[in-house]
Amino acid sequence: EALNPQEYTGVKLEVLEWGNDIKELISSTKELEGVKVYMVAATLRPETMYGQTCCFVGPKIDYGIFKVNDKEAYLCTPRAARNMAFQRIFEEEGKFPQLASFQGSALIGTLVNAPLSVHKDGVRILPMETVLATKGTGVVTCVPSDSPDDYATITDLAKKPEYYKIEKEWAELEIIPIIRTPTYGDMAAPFLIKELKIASPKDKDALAKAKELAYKEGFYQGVMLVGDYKDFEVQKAKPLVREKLINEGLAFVYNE
Ligand code: A2H
Repeated sequence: EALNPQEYTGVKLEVLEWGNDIKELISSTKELEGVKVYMVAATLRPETMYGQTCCFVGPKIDYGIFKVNDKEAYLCTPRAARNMAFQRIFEEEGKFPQLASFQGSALIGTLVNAPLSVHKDGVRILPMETVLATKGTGVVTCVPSDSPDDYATITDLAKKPEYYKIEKEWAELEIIPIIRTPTYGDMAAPFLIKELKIASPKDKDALAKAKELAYKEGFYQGVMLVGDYKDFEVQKAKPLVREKLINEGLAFVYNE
């Protein structure tokens, strides 16, 4: 990891309504009065944000809410907050004041605004067991059309909503095609999940393979089907969508 610096896009998903398990903690935290809280999702594929259908956290991972300035706070892992503090993302360099702490499970059902998503009423926070605490922000926005991991996870969530303590509909928002590829059609992830006969999010090796195939095909051969850069090659659209998100205050550069 140290030898391969990653430049992520930190996408800001504003909290619209807190889930039942965290509501009280938030309303009893004085420092959060009048403060907008954003979940920060780390992505390498900003051009896919049109297709967000939910957002994942690791249920057993520790998260915090960190003060950016008097008006905004970011929700991510403490590890990511520390990195951000040294990238001048918070008001005071090197400082990342923590206003609340909890496990990911407390966030399930929280409603957030997913920038650029066709789902304008917001998307739900759902659990993903394979989220790593040691990568990105610990928040992974879900684009099931183009990410095999995301597709495998929502399929599993929708199969066992009681087990995961979620509403089935939260995992079943409409999936729209956002990128056309010559080899895997308009929905690369579901195509590859079927082709490689992947039955579960725990099918690690097959998912790694599907992820690599989808990523390469999308990046080198993909064409945008939606958004401001419709008909652009993905390679060209990617930096443009990223710039648009950043200029509109909906995202920032996050390195690790
Ligand atoms: B990507 P890399 Cl559409 N744990 O964003 C597990 N996965 C994480 C993570 C964490 N802590 N933090 C980020 N990620 C995911 C979009 C996407 C992504 C698409 C297709 C492929 C894809 C929507 N999810 O990633 O190990 C995030 O999912 C495949 C490369 O740093 C992030 O980009 O290379 C990607 O993994 C970063 O993975």
